Amino acid sequence: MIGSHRLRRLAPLGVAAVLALALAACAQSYPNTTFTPHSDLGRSIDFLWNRLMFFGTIVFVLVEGALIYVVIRYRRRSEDVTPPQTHGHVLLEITWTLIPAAILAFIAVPTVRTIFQTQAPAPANSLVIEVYGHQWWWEFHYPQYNFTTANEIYIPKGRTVDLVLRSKDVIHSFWVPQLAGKRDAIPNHTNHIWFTPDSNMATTVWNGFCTEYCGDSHGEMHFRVVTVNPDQFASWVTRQQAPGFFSPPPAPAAPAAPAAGATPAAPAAPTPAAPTATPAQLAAYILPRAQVPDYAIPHTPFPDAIKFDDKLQGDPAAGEKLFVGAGTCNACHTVAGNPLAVGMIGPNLTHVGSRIAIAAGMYVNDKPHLSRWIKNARLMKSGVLMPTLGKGQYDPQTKATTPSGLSDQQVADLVAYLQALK
Ligand code: HEC
Ligand SMILES: [Cu+2]
Repeated sequence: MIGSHRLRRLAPLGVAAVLALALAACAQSYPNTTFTPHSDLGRSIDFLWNRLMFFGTIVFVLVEGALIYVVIRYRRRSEDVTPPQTHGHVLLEITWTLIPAAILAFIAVPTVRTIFQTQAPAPANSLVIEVYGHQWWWEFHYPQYNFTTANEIYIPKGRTVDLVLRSKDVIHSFWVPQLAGKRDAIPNHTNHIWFTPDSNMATTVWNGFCTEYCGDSHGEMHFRVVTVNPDQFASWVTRQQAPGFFSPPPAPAAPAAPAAGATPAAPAAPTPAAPTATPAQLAAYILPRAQVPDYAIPHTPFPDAIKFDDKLQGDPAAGEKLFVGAGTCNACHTVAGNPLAVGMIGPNLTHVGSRIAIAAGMYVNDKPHLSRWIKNARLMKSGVLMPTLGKGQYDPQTKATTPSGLSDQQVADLVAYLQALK
């Protein structure tokens, strides 16, 4: 008696708790949710999930209900009475074998259908993007347009994109929760994942992740996917195909640039042919910073241990010289158009100035973070291949200080150069 009273008093509390939980789930928008898919593949996965949840819930309620009923109905009512004992019941046993078989059929048929659909080769006119996982960043090559970028891709809405997944070292996994499922990037093996981003969604940015543990900085191996209109995509491609060029000095704003400085010769560079940009390339589309949603902008603070005088002004031409000279950045990084900068170990930096983030989405791409990154990348991100390059900086991997590294002024010059590579 007392027990059932207590239960009755607790019931409203329980209902309130469940309601509060349900309401909390609606309170915010979740940028990395899988429950609001924006592609055909995302929706078919969502459909399977909903169906599994639906049948799973029915089974749960029936089984738990029967269990509770039996426990109460057939409980031992007094010490000296043994409840009736039953052994075997053919009809019951056949029934509870057939019901799960039927439920499994409802689950298995659409699951297998979806697996076959998504394992089939992508449609012929798809946009192909070759993806290479590296510890701890992403390389993206567009073979149909012949350019390479890193950690940030643009894809046109409404066109199927065929991602060709490979790895340069260990197993990684490619995942953009709002667009599609996960798929592994495996060394010496090629995987595909393809989907069509909805044509009616907004021009915006989605977060992508590595979801296969791959070492020290696995948790900082992000990328961004920008979904744009087909014309914006075509424009962005013209920029990506251009060599790494300086914006004309007095006109940093892209739309104003074509008239003012159509084909400026880049400032004296040590390279044979100083890269120049056509007006179309200078005016090419990049998602304006103001349109980048907050969830796609990293807020990781830089380590206080790396001191840098943020007021130092850099000279991009001097930075370019350092890039292929004293800094030896070119041993690892490519800047297309500069024949001395063809390194393949680190991310392609041809248009690094136009990217939202650096270090695979860990830090926002601005002067304070870039300069500290160049000074001491290993203190900024654990385990990276990029060496600690700032003079007198402590390298946490070699456990030694760098006696003859870059001065702060040289770092500022390099930053000015990288920021100019739009
Ligand atoms: C030994 C090879 C190596 C050298 C030398 C090197 N880097 Fe790097 N760099 C890397 C690697 C690897 C990464 C990717 C690290 C990560 O995000 O995990 C990187 C990342 C970067 C990034 C961030 C790019 C992005 O999109 O996330 C910038 C900027 C950069 N390096 C600039 C420089 C500059 C400037 C120099 C020369 C002063 C330089 N690097 C020298 C290997 C190198
Ligand atoms: Cu990983």
